[in-house]
Amino acid sequence: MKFSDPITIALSKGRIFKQTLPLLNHAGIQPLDDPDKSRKLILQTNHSQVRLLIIRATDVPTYVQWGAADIGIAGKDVLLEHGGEGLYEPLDLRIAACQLMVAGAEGASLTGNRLRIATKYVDAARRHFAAKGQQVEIIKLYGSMELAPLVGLSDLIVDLVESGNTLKANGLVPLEFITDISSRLVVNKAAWKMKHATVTGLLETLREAVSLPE
Ligand code: PRT
Ligand code: MG
Repeated sequence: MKFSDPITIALSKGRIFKQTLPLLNHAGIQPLDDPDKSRKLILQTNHSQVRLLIIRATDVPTYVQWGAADIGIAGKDVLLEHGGEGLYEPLDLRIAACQLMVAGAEGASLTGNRLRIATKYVDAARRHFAAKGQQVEIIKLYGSMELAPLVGLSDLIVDLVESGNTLKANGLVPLEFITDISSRLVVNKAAWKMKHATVTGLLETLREAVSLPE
């Protein structure tokens, strides 16, 4: 496709970058560097008008909200915590899929009002238990949540589960499903207006790529 406006796309390296590549390729966009090999934070592409920002997954909505990037690719987990101000979320890219789950030791109790929940997903966890009428104590962590119940920091955790291997390796099991997670295309609200043809053109091309049979 042709790009009549400059477009900056923010995304994280790792699984999101890898799974986004075929989608970008469908739109004729090829990065000129591999973020796993290069330390560059701005990747040029084969289109002089299109560049990629390689940033932490949790920072993607912030860059897009403030217009430092026109478009971003972010996990629904990240968007749930960010709140989505200043962003449109027009497309589920169906990549980097997993589930947000409550997990703990086998047989651990899910009821009661004094439960301590360790998680990176403070808002989503609080909403989940509030919807069940439970007031819980949330302990914010930034990673390795699986450790918390093993050392008595918390009764349960709320974390992303894909294969379940990480839980299993730590003697934990998924106990309760919260929501399905996948990555979403997000668009800065001003860019949506000012670069409308380019943004919607890219959106429709990506929508087509998402719905192609594998
Ligand atoms: O890793 P880093 O600290 O840099 O940042 P990040 O973890 O936010 O980024 P990244 O690239 O790991 O994840 C980006 C996005 O991928 C997340 O925001 C999710 O939307 C999505 N995603 C999909 C996942 C997983 N699957 C996933 N399995 N993100 C993390 N995990 C972790 C999970 O937290 C747990 O530690 O993998 C472990 C569980 O995996 P299984 O297969 O053992 O169940
Ligand atoms: Mg990670």
